[in-house]
Amino acid sequence: TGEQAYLKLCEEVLEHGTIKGDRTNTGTHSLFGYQMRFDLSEGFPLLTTKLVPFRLIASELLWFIKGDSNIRYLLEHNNNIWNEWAFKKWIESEQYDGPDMTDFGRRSLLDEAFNAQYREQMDRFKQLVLTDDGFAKRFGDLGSVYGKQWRAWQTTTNQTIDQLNDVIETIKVNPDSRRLIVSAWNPEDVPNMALPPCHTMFQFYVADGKLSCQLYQRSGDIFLGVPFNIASYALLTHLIAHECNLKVGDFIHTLGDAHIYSNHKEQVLTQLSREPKSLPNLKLNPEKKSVFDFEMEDLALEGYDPHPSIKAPVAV
Ligand code: DHF
Ligand code: TMP
Repeated sequence: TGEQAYLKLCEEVLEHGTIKGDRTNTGTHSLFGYQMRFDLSEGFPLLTTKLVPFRLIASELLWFIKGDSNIRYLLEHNNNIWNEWAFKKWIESEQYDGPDMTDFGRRSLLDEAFNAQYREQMDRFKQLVLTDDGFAKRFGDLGSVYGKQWRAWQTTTNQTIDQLNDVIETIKVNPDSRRLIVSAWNPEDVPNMALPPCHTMFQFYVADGKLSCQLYQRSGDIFLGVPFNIASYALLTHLIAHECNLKVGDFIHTLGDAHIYSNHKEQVLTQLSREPKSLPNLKLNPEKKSVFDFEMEDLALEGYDPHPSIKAPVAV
């Protein structure tokens, strides 16, 4: 199954990856250029060798699909995966009045007293984003990240392009098109982003009544980010196939810098010692048709029985 392909990537990087420094000063084992293929008809590719929280993947994807880039929506869905990058903008701003939070990601791992302070500030930040509209507008927004580029790409003539809707409409009328592309990489906006998009662009392909999707991901955190990314694009492919009356084909995941952070190595070894189980199946509410109408309660996963979760710190 596709899970084998993921486990092979882990082995490959641990065995042959180059030890490489990185922006977060964590250190990685890395290789450049790797491809995995997941046949979506075999089951939904959510890893079973550790628990991967599907509801976080689903709420993040629905957030992208809405064109939202403010973490308030994620917080309302109890999803904390983007907090650090919004928080960083706040603590670096004039408006921040708490204790110094420079390099909070690394310091919170090393220093228990600092970690307590960090958690206090993070809780305060979350409350403000949830309850104060002005604050949320200013600091909850991650900038022109995925949702914005997918749904409202800004043109030089001051219009916006809805790339996601356009690609869906094109799949319906011209499924043979070789131009079924959505790009999140907008060079003009990259400096204004909390984190320049990791999943840079994706392309759809229709043959034999099946919809396939290939993602080019410029940078992949193999232990934390990549399992989310696989499931997220698999879910997107299911949603679009559902709207376009197609079956699902393959998800092809192409990685640029594929890396395992040095503080995830033990976790990866634990995961590699486990036996994959059978994949779950995705159930979509048949009453809903448009990709844009789906809500959390319209998505369900059946038969997911993974090995226990494995915790690891995220490099900020
Ligand atoms: N930075 C880095 N260094 N790696 C990433 O994977 C990453 N991903 C981002 C933003 N910045 C990033 C957005 N996606 C987690 C998963 C995906 C994600 C961010 C964080 C994560 O921490 N997953 C945990 C569970 C977290 C939870 O339960 O709240 C996991 O164990 O999978
Ligand atoms: P970078 O911008 O320096 O490449 O750092 C981004 C880090 O986040 C890198 O480790 C890749 C990881 N990442 C993913 O793997 N998947 C994601 O969806 C996101 C947003 C980030």
